[in-house]
Amino acid sequence: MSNQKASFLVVANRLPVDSVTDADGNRHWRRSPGGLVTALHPVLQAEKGTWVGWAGNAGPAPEAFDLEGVRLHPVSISQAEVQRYYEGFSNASLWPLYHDAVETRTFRRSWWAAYEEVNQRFATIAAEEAAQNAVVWVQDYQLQLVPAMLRQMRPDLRIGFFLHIPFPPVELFMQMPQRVQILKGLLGADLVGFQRPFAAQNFLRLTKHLLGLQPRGHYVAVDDDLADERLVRAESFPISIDTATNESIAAEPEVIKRAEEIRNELGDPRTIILGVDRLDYTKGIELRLKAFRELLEDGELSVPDTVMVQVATPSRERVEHYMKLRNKVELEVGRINGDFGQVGGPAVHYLHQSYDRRELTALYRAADIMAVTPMRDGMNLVAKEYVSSRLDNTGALLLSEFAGAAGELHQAYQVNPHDMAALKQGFLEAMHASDTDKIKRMRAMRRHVRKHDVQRWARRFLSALGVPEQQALSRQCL
Ligand code: GDG
Repeated sequence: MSNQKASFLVVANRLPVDSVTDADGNRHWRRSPGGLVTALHPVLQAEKGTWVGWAGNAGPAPEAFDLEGVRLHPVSISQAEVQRYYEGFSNASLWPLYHDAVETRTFRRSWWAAYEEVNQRFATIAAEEAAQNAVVWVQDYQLQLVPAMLRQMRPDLRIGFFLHIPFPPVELFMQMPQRVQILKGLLGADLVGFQRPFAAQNFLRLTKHLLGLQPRGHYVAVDDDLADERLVRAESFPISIDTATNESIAAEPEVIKRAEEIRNELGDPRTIILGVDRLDYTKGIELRLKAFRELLEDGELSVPDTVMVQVATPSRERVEHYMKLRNKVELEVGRINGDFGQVGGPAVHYLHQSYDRRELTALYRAADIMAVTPMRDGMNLVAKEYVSSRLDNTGALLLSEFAGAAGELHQAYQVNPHDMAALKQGFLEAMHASDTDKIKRMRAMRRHVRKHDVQRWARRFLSALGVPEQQALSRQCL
C-alpha cells in the first residue's frame, strides 16, 4: 500500500465498499454499486485518489487499503457515536429539518457533541492524507462541519462540498440550535453545491440573515482568520445516474425475460404501478397507498386489472420514526389487501427487501406507471433510473413536484402529493393517457437523462471548483 499523499480526496460518511465473505469463508472488500462511486472512480484512479469514510461497522476501523487503484481510508465510529452522530443528529435532527420538517425533528446536545467530534475525525484524516494544494470533495449532511475544520488545518486545499438532500428555507433552518456553527462549517468550502437552484438561494440568503454577509450572484465573500477575504461559490449541480450502464442492463436479454416473468407472476394485469423507495417518511409511500386505496374504493381502479408493487428497502431501522413508519405502511398494505385482494392475487405486492440491480431494472421494465411521489426529496434517482430503463419509450412517470428531479423531468405527470385529490387525478391521468402522449413524454425525458448523466455532474462540479487539469482529465476518462 502506498503512503503517498493524495491530490484528490473524497470525504463521505460511507466508504464505497461492502465487506463480503467468499465460499471459503474469507472476508474481502468489494466496490459497492452506485452512481457517485461510478462517477468518481475514474478520477480517483487517475489521481491516485483517496476516499475517506466509515466502513459501516461500529468500533475500531480497519487499516487503510487499496482497492482497484483507489486508497480507502476507513474512519472509526464507536457504537455510542453511531447512535448520536449518525442515527441521532444526522438522521433525527438534520434529516427531518432539511426535508421541510415533514416529520418532527429532535435536538439533543449529546448528539451535537458527537456530530462535532466525528466531523473533526473525518477532517483530521483528510488533512493528513491530502497532498499540498490537493482537491477535497466533501459529501452530504453528515459532514457539514468538515469544510471549515479542514480549512483551519490546511488552508492550502481546494475544498468542495455537495449536499445530496434539500437545503431548507431560512425560517426552518433558524430552528437549528447550532445554526451558526453549521453555516460556518459549510462556508469553509470554496464551492458549496446543491441539487436545486432554490437550495443554493436559501443558503446564500442565510449567510446574509444569520451572519450579515453580502451575497452577490452565486458568490459570498467571507472573512476568516486565514485570509483577508475569500469568495465562496454556491450553485446547483443536479445529480444524475450512470445512464449508459443503466441502459445496457435494461437491454440484457435476461433482464428483458425477467420483466416478462414478473408481469406473468403478477397475473398479467393491464396496469402495473410500481414504487421503489427506501422505507423513509420523506418518500410519500403512505400518501401513495392512500391514493391507491381511494381509487379502488371509488371504483376508478380494480384488482386484478391493476396491481401495485411497492419495494420498500429497509433503512435506518433503529431510528424511531422509521419503526413507526414501517408499522403504518404495513397496516395500510394489510388493509388494502384485506379489502380488495383476492386469493392468490393481492392488490399491493409489498416487498420490504433489498434487490439486486438487475431485478430492480426488470421491475422498471415491467411497470406501466412508476410512482415517485416524495413529500420532499433532494433529487430522487429512482425517477431517472425508470426513465433510462424504458428503452422503447413506453411507460409513464408520476412525479412529485417536491422531488429535485421535477426541475428536470418536465414531461413527467407532475403532482403535488400533499393534495390527495391531485395525487389521485395524477394516477388517472397517467393511466388513461394515450400511447402517443406517453411516448412523446418518455422520449424527451430519456434524451435529458442521457445527456445529463452522473459523469457530467461530476465534471461540472469539479470544473466549477476550479480544477482545470481535472476537467481535461475527466473528459478523457469518464
Ligand atoms: C439521497 C437523497 C438523492 C433502492 N432500493 C434498492 C436500490 N435502491 C437504489 C435506487 C437508487 C438509490 O437506491 C436511491 O436513491 P434516491 O435518489 O431515490 O434516494 P436516497 O437514498 O434518499 O438518496 C436523494 C440521492 O441521495 C443522490 O444525491 O437523489 O434525493 O435523498 O439508485 O435504485 N438498489 C438496489 N436494490 C434495492 O432494493 N440495488
